[in-house]
Amino acid sequence: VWKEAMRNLDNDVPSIERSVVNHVQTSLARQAYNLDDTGAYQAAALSVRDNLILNWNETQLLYTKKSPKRAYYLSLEFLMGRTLDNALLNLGLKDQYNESVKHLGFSMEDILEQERDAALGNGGLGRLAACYLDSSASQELPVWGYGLRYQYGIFQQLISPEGQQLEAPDPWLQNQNPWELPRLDVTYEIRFYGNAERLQDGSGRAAWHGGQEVLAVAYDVMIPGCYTKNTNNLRLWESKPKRGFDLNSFNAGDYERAVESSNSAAAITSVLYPNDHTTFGKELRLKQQYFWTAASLQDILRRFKNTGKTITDFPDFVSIQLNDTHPTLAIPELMRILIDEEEVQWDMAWHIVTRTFFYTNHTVLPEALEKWPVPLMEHLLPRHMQIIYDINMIFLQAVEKKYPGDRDRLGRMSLIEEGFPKQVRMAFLACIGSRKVNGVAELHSELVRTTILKDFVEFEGISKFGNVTNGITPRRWLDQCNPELSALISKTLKLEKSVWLKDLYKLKDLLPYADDAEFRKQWVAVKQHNKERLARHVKTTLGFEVNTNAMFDVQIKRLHEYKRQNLNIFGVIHRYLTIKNMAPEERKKLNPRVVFFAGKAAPGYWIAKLTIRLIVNVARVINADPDTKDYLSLYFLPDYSVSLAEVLIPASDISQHISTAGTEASGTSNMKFCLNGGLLVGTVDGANIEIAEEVGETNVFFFGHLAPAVEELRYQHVYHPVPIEEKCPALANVLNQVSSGVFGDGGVYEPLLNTIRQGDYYLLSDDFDSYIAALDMVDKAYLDKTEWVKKSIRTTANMGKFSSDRAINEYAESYWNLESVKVPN
Ligand code: 26M
Repeated sequence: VWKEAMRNLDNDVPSIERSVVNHVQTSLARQAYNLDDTGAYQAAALSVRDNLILNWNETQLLYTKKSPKRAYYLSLEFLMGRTLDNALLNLGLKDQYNESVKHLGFSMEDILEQERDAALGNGGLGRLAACYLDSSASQELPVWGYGLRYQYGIFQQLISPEGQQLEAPDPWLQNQNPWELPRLDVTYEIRFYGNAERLQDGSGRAAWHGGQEVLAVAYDVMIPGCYTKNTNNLRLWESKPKRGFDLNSFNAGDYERAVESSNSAAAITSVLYPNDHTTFGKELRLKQQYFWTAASLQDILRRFKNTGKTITDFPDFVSIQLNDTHPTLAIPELMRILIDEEEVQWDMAWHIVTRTFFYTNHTVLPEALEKWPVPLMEHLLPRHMQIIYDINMIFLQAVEKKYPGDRDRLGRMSLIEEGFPKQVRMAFLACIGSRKVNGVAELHSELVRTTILKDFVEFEGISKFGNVTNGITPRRWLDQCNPELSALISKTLKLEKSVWLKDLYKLKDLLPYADDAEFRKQWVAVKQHNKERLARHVKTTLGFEVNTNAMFDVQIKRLHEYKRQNLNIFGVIHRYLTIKNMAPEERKKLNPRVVFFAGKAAPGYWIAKLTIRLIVNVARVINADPDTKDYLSLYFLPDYSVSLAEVLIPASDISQHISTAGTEASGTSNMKFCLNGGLLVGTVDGANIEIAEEVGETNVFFFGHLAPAVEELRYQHVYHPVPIEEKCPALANVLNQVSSGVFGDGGVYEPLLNTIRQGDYYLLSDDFDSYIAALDMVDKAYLDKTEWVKKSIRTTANMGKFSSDRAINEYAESYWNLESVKVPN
């Protein structure tokens, strides 16, 4: 009876319609005849979810049965965006569902728009984690993600009429979330504070007791692979009080006190920290980190133990990838469990730990390297602080042995930075506790080896320090966001997308079509269609009428001085002033250009917010100037998100990736633009370099100083400053115009302008002239439309390397030693 009943769902159109209607009537308890788009979305999502659940079950059952080696991706951020369209694509059910909802009187496009983004991340690091989950499942690799189920994702960004960024909460769970399965029975206890006492029995063990105990509850998010039954898991933890509230206080009438501890437990997973490079030292953030790593490790260990294997085999069956230093506490936590609870000896425990973990570094900016005050650690995690001291002592003894008497070196390499207070250097702990350390693009990995971890490379040998260049999933970042281009590619290559979406090097076969005029015409038509889609979006959300005959020039990313949105806006002002000074006939020869910005600033990052303000006010002036508005316009699109990126990226002619050389570890949106046939304006930095290697330097617009020059230039700025009027008159002129109030109260911008006049740490004055020259090259190149389209086609055709499938396979093969486990169809 069971066997007969346990079958796959029927996914013909009539069955899908029945399933959707059934969910309307039962799961939603609504009437089918007055259903709105939101209801239709929810019912369709629940119907699709049924498929995911069956595949998820089958996959997990098979993994349990085969007990293969598994890998776990620990990330505090998963920037997933929307799920419905991705699930439909990966399940191969897009056409069937399109037809079904149409038949039921709805449009799929409208239904998809009903879904809120799952925005549990800040930017590149979180979106990378999401792409890697998609690729792991698609490559049929037994990989789980572990993260936190924040009640509030990245804040919603509003822009005031003055151009000020305002933040509003993102209550993304307000409507029920069909993509998660609460596992209220999967819970673990997590301790904070209290006391740690070393046992006096020579075992090296300690007892940690007292303090606060909270519960971690699992929520599972299904991650379908593309055109495979394999469906992996993303497990997100929610905190809740171990016991409800304190009945004694409650009965005594002290209600506030009664709920106090329960509130503080729930607070742990309440909100994502909205910083993308700085601000450490906040106790709640450290609590999040420990809560999450401790719950994940308990879960991983329980699963491992269920296989019946012995603990010394742990690294042969478990690899754990640390996404930046945020989960570094997993290292002392696994030591604690092995020593205090499993009664493993120190040396064996360290051996197990250092074969289990792998650490990915995502930045070399000194202010972004995570450090935690020792007093805070001691207070919150007393046993872990002991273990870190022990790790450090043993480590420094080994360093001393190799470099006798080199006290400087010991100071440089110590896990504990001297100062008031002393601080724990998380990157060093992650490094010595891991089997491999990698950066995220070739240049970045080289900088990791030669700057922040130089001493460690010398001490441990270079073979531990590698590179895995980032990638992006072509499912979301080509097929879903640009269906017309995807269809054109399939038609031209005479290949089903199920083939080339999983083997992106196949795009190479587009190369000959660059010389095919008919193909070029279709390529241009797709780009035009995408520009019009973006224009409609801008019209409905902002009310502006965008000129779709213009070149679309896009910079979308977190606001940060190192990313140099300032350079872009100063470039726009320069262009505006230039056009303003032209004779009307001269102007008519210009390519009209529309410049788009989008991105959030960390709420406490004052200079970044001032940049937004400048952009908004420059836009107000430029867009209203009758002399120039036909040739140059500028928009700051509020509330940048994954979904907004999906509209912007396919519409771009050029995009800007203009960080000071050596500062952007990789960048991943650069890959997304190029995959969609947009050309890149950028510095010789991060993955820009590898993109240029693949697509050819003639197809990118590089400018600016190179990474090795940066240190010397900064030195010059400090010790031999040249007035900006002398060094870069064009930039000086722009700054003066801003100062003088052409774009509203000039005084407001002085602090921003002063970052360039004084110190100019990110070298705008060194790169401005070559930046303007690069943009002039872009204009020249755009005049030859045929040549431009060829560049666009060749760019897309050469982007195969940047599939996250390639990246995740590198992790699986070179680091995790992981094999795929295919769920039979
Ligand atoms: C720090 C302190 C408190 C709260 C949050 C943070 C924090 C959050 C995110 C720090 C760093 C965070 O991410 C850094 C990041 O996104 N790095 C980017 O990673 C991408 C993927 O590898 C790269 O492509 C980008 O170049 C890199 O900037």
